[in-house]
Amino acid sequence: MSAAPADAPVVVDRGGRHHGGVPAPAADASRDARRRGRGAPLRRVPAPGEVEALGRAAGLAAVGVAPAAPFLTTRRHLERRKAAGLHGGMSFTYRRPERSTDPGAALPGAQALVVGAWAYRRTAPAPPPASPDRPAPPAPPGAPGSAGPVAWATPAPGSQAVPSPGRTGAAPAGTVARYAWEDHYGPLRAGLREIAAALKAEGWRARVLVDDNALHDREAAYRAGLGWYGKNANLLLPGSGSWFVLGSVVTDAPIEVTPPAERVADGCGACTRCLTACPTGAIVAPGVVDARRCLAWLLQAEGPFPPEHRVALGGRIYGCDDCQEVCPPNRRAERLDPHPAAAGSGAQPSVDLLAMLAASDDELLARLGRWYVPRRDPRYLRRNALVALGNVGDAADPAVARALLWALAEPDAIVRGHAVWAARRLGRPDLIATVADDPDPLVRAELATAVPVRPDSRPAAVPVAAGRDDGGRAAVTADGGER
Ligand code: B12
Ligand code: SF4
Ligand code: SF4
Repeated sequence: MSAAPADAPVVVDRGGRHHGGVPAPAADASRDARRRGRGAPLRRVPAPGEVEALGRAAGLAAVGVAPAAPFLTTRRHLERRKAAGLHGGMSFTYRRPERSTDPGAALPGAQALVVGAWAYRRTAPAPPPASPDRPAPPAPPGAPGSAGPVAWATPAPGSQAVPSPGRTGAAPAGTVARYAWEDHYGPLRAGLREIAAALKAEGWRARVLVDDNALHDREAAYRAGLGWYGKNANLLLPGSGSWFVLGSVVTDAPIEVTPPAERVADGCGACTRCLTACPTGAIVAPGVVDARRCLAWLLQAEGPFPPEHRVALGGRIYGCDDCQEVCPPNRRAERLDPHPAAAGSGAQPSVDLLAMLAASDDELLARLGRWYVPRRDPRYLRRNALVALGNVGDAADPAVARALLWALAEPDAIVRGHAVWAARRLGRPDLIATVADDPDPLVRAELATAVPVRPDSRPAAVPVAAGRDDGGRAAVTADGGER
């Protein structure tokens, strides 16, 4: 199968993507139809191994071929989990399980799925040098002075603060899951498009689906013999682990498929580390994630962040990697390849939370809009930043207090409500006086909810009632009392 010319028509998906990423280019359906009409005699079926070789040459870490038969077991899982509420209100593949489990619904006459995996584990970029002329955030209404310099920053993963000039402390940073440091769906899609283009050049039809509501990617990859389902629900590649994103080319070419007998056998064995490591207990049974507790989903969901999971969120700002970080196959793979390729210079392993809170709507979406943000509404980025700030900010840092005062003066009740939580979590109930009589029910609900104060908050500097909750943390209630 020869490589297609650069302008070869490739039908690409335009459906919704839940994990964000740069939108795929529009399909050229009319050119596709013209080519179909005149290209029928060229339909050579790719030889065994041919599409795999093409995908590997295009940078994919693994490629396999699955039959295009409906994924009936996965359809049942989707239906049952949806009925049980485990989808947590997500639509995505859950919206129409009969569609997301039927490759033939994505491409009538589909015969095969060419499934590719793109490796996204990267070495973090070095933090940018501190610059004294960074833009200052707006002074919050009623706050004395300017807020001092802050910047969008990319410190190493795991760190929760970055040095910032002109500040006594360090700028609090929110951590980003590895798959979202930079766009990995783009190169995955590009690799799959090369395969699709080559198929098209032979006269076959082909459609690329990556992280799309129209296809369950893990099941496609499992059926193509790429890996096994871990107890954390992720698909793990033998010898390489789970740091991969997945996508498919659905085609009417009858390419030789991986026989079911050659699918990858379970590699978890007796291990249960991911179940116990999950900070919210979201893996409710081996392979089953309850989205209502999964931090990765809660950061993407609309509405207030559930109060019962705010402390567990820690400094995360997008995605969660805990159930993969602890995974022994991943750790083995990391030992074998301790220095993966460096992330691009624009990669974001973390984000300066104060810069997020100081940013305008447009700036927030320009910087972080490739993430999945519900309705592309920046209020949810601010909501997440406030919960993270409450968990990792320095209560004694004046810049943190100014950011909270600014958020408490926001017209948006979601932002004010989460600022109430963050201020009290930091042991700064003195900051919330301005919203004590807030008429909005959401803010009133926040005021009425007990908040576990950070054990490392500085009670000497702030008038917080001392008390210990059953988790050993000081706690303060809405009226300043103890619980
Ligand atoms: C909705 C969704 C989410 C939701 C729900 C996740 C979930 N587990 O269902 C949320 C927002 C929480 C999420 C989070 C993440 N996601 Co997501 N997500 C999706 C999406 C859009 C659909 C997944 C889906 O349909 N789930 C429904 C359930 C039914 O499917 P499942 O979880 O795979 O369930 C299987 C297992 O339960 C297994 N099974 C059944 N019985 C049993 C029994 C045992 C013992 C075992 C072991 C397994 C098992 O069979 C089921 C399928 O038939 C896909 C993209 C796509 N279009 O497919 C990406 C996708 C699954 N996500 C992906 C990624 C990278 C993530 C995160 C790692 C991102 C992050 N760091 O925050 C986390 C991982 C969380 C986790 N532990 O699963 C990748 C996974 C790549 C991989 N190697 O597996 C995908 C494939 C995107 C992509 N194209 O690469 N995601
Ligand atoms: S992504 Fe995080 S919250 Fe979700 S199942 Fe994994 S460890 Fe739990
Ligand atoms: S942590 Fe253990 S049980 Fe969980 S996916 Fe990895 S190997 Fe499987």
